[in-house]
Amino acid sequence: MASLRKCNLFINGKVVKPTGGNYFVRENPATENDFAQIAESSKKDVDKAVSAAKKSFTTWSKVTPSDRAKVLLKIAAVLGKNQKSLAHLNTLETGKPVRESGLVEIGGSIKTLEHYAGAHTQLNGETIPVNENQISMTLKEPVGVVAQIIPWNFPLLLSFWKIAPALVAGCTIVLKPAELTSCTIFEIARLCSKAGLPEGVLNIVPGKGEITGQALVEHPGIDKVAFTGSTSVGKHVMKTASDSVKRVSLELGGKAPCIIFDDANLENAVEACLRGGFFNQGENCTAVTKLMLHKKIYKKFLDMYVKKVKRINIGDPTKPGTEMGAVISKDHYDSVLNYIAKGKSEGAKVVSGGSRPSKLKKGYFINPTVLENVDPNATVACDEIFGPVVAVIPFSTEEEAISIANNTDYGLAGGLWTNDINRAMRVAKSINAGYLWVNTYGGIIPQTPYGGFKQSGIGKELGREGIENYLETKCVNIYTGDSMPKWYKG
Ligand code: TAP
Repeated sequence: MASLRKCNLFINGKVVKPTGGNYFVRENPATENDFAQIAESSKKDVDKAVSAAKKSFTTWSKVTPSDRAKVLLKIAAVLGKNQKSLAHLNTLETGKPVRESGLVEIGGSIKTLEHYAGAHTQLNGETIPVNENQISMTLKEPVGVVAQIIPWNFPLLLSFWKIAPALVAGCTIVLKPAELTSCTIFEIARLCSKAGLPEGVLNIVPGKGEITGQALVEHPGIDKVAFTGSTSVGKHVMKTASDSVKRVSLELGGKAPCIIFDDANLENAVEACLRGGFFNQGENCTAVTKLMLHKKIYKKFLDMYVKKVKRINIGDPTKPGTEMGAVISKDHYDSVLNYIAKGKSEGAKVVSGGSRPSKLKKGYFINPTVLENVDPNATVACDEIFGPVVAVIPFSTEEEAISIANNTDYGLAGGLWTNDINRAMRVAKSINAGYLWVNTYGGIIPQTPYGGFKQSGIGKELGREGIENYLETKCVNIYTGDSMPKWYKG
C-alpha cells in the first residue's frame, strides 16, 4: 500500500485527508495492478468544500472578467508545460492510449480554457427599449456555487468543459470526479493553485457517487448542478436537485447513428467511422454504434472497414504507437462482453473481434468488434454499450434510415454521408439529436454548442450556450419620467 499514489481532497487551496480516513484502491485497467488510493469524501468533507466555495464566491465573482480570463490562460499554460506527465497519469487511470490522453484530454482542455478566456467579452447583458420613460436592461450574473459531477471516460476534458466557463462567469466550484478516475484532476487542482487560482475557487472531492455525489447534489449551499454521466443517474440527480430547485444541466448517454448513403465518399467514410467507433475504446457518448449502410454499398463498405478494424493496434496504452487501450474496469469489461454475447444470441454475426486479444494476458482489453446484419430492434442496436462494439445495420431508403436513426430514447449525436447537399440538409433536420456531423465524424470543438435531445440531456456545454449555464439573467427596469402615472384616484 505504501507505494501507491494517494489521491486526496483539495479544499480551500490545500490538500486535505478525508474526515473518515477512508480510501479505496484503484487498479490500472491495463495491467490489473493496484495503482492508487482514492479518498472517499464524506458528507462532512462536502460541507467543508461547499463552505470554501461559498466564501471564495464573494471575492471571485467580483474579479473583473478580463482578470479571470488571465487566470484561465495561466492554467492553460501550466497544463501545456506538464502535458507529458499528465497524459501519462491519465493513461494509467483510464487505460486509454497515451496519444489520446495527450492530444484529446490535455490538448482539448487547453483549447477549452483558451476559448473561454476569450469569452470573457461575452458576459454582456442587453438594453431593451420599452417606452420613452423606461430603460430596461439585463445583467448577467454568476449563478453562484456550482457542483460539477464528472464521468470516467474523459475525466479531464469533461472537467474543463465545465470548469472553464464556470470560472470565467465568476462561479466557484466543488467538483466530484468519477471514483475510477480521480488522480489526474487532483493533480490539476494543485497546478491551478500554482497558476494563481485563488483558494476555495476550485475544490475537488473524490468519492463514491451515492455518498459524495449525493451529498453534493443535496447540499443547500449548491446553486447549480452540472452533471455528465449516464441517463439513469442523471434522472436521479434531477429529482434530488428539484428539492431546492437547483439549476441543473445534464449531459447524458447516447446511441449515435451514422448513415452512409450510396453516393458517399467511401474511403473518407471508412476512415472517419473507424475513429468514430473505436476512439477511446468506444467509451465515448458520441461513438458510432449504429453504423447504417445503404444496401448498394453494404458489402463494399464493410469489406474496406473490417480490413482496417483488424489492423487497429491494441495493447499497452503507455506506448506512443498504441491505438487502442483497455476498457475502464473489470465490471465494464464483463458488461461489454455480455453485450457481444447478447448480440450473437439475437442473430448478429461477428465479423471482427468479439473477444479479448489472445496476445494480451492481463488487463481489460477487448478487440475492436464489428457485428453485422444487426436488427434495428436488437439489444445491441438500442442500448448504450459504451465499449468497442459497432452494430452494422443495412437500409434501403432515406425514410427507413431516418426511422432507424431515431429509433431510440437517446438523441445526443449522429452522422451522415452523402454528396447530395439537399439530402444532407433534409436528413440532418430529420435526425432527432443535438450534435451532427456531415461527411466527417467526431471531434467536438469548444466553439460549438454540444448537448443532447430527448433522454440524452438538458442544456448545452461549450460554445456561447456553455457560458449561459453559469449565468443568471437579471432584468433591471429604470424609470426616467419626471412624474409617476397615477393608478389610484385618491
Ligand atoms: P455514471 O455512473 O452516471 O456516473 C457519472 C458520475 O455520477 C460519476 O462521478 C458518479 O460517481 C456520479 N454519481 C453516481 N451516483 C450518483 C448520485 N446518486 N448522485 C450524484 N452523483 C452520482 O456514468 P459513468 O459510468 O461514469 O459514465 C458513463 C456514462 O456517461 C455513459 O452513459 C455516457 O454516455 C455518459 N457520458 C455522457 C457524456 C455527454 S457529454 N453527454 C460524456 C461522457 C459520458 P462514481 O462514478 O464515483 O460512482
